Parts: sequence; C-alpha cells; structure tokens
Amino acid sequence: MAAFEMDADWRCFDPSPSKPDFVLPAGAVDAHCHVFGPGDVFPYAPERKYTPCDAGKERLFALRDFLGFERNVIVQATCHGADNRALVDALRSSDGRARGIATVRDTVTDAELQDMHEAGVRGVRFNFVRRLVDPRPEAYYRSIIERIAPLGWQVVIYFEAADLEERWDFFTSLPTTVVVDHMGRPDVTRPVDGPEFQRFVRLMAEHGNVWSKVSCPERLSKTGAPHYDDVVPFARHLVERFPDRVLWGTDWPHPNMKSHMPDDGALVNFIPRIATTPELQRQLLVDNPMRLYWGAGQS
Ligand code: 0GY
Repeated sequence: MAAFEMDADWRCFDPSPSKPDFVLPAGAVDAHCHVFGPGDVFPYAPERKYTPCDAGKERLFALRDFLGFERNVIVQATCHGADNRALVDALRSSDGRARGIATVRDTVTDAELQDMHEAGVRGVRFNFVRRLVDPRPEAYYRSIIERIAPLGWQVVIYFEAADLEERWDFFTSLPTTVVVDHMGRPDVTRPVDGPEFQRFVRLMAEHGNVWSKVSCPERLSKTGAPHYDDVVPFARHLVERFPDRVLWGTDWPHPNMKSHMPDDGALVNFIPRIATTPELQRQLLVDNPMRLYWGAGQS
C-alpha cells in the first residue's frame, strides 16, 4: 500500500515517450524538471496543493538518457514544500550531472544551505502562482535572498502573466540572477507585439540579470499537442532577442497538466522551431545552462 495516494484527477507522465527526430547537441541540459518522491521515501509536504504520482530520480535519469540530454537542472516542486530531501538525493545520485533549485524558508540555517550547495543546489525558487502556494510578503523573500546571495545562488521566479505588472518593482529590484519560469506564462492568444508580452520583453531588455525559460508549450498552448504552434512565436522571439539568457527544459513529470500529458519526444521536437539555427540551439541547450549552473566557481 503506497503511503500517498495521488489525486483522483492526476495525470501521470507518459511512460513511453517517442524518440525525438531532433538530435540534441552534445552536452545538452534539461534545465527544468522535477522529482516527485517516491512518497514513501521522501514524503510529500503537509501544506502541498496536490499529491502527484511518484516520479523519482531513476525515471528522470532514464528519460535524460533516452532523449539525449547530458544533464538536468532539477527544480523543487511545491508538493515537497521546503523539504528538499528528494531533490538533494537526486543531485547526489547524479555523478555531478544535475544541479538543483531549492525551496527554503527564512528559518533555513547556514549549515543547511552549505550542505545543499555541496550537493549541487544553485538557487531558490519563489513561486507566486496562487493555485500552488500561499503568497508571502516581499520582506520574507528578501530575507531569504540575503541568506543565499553570498553563495552566488540565483532566484527562480514562477508567476502568471498578470502578476508581472503588480510585482514589477519587486522583480526588478532583485540583486541576483533571476530566472523566470515559462516566459512568465503569457496568454498566447494575444499578440507577441501586444502590451502584455512586450512588458515581459521589456523586463528582459532593461534588466540584464533576468533570464527566461522558454519551456512549457504544453501548458501555454491553446492549439494543443503535439506541435503547440501558437507558442512558437513567443519562445522564438525571446530566443532571437536574448540568445544568451534563455534556457529550455522538459518540465517532466509535468505537474498539474489537466488537458493532456505531453509526449516528451514531441517536446524536444519543438526546440528547433524556436531556436532555428545550430548556433541558437547550442546557446539555448548547452552554453547558457552550462555557464549558469556549471560555470566558473561552481565546480
Ligand atoms: C512547473 C509548473 C507547475 C508546478 C510546479 O512546483 C510545482 O508544483 O512547478 C504548475 O503547476 O504550473 O513549472 O512545473
């Protein structure tokens, strides 16, 4: 009997994705993925908003090899709250081929931070998506930044498009490298050159410390799988305008997908449509994540 029962409407990851046609460049990094549990070893957090299917490190590393990635950046999922044990265990099992983004509370100790750093954690995630976490005052996030900045860590922020205007001053005042998940979740039925997405473009244009993941077409698309055509212009715009500040990840095991579960092979086939030259592909998949997560001083 499993210690945790996944939500009744939970969609589990595709157990047998297709082999992508697009051959990833040597050294490619999947810069956004998660591990879930297994819940009887690494319990899900009491404050979680969902209970997923288990999706442990072995499955993640098998997918990495199957798709042709060499490395992973594993992002702490909200179902594990600020208990980073599953993440740290995966990092320690990766032979240096995974880095991590943790979730910490302001009560985290320096020894805990140091231990996570040694395991390969290189940042914290602040999640502003209300269906995933309860909001906190800005001072709370700032107190965490004071703790992690000396380690050279980055801040990953996850928010919905409407939050950008409201939290602009906060986001633009962050002193670290800031990585935005999934292009700030644009409404892709609106124009790329319209005011909403251009606000996000301005965020990156005016703030050289801001990066974006151009991932998750499956979350953003209204036209749907497997091509996610409507997301292409948005991601391609960022890749071409900011080629040295974009990252890409599978988002495996795709938490909270309600419409469908993507084929991870089809997601990889999306990449050459948004990074249309070998040079752009190498920057997106190899140079940028390597600089950010395995660069100088980050051995
Ligand atoms: C994502 C997206 C989601 C969930 C989480 O940590 C999480 O629970 O990140 C989501 O539901 O949109 O980035 O994986």
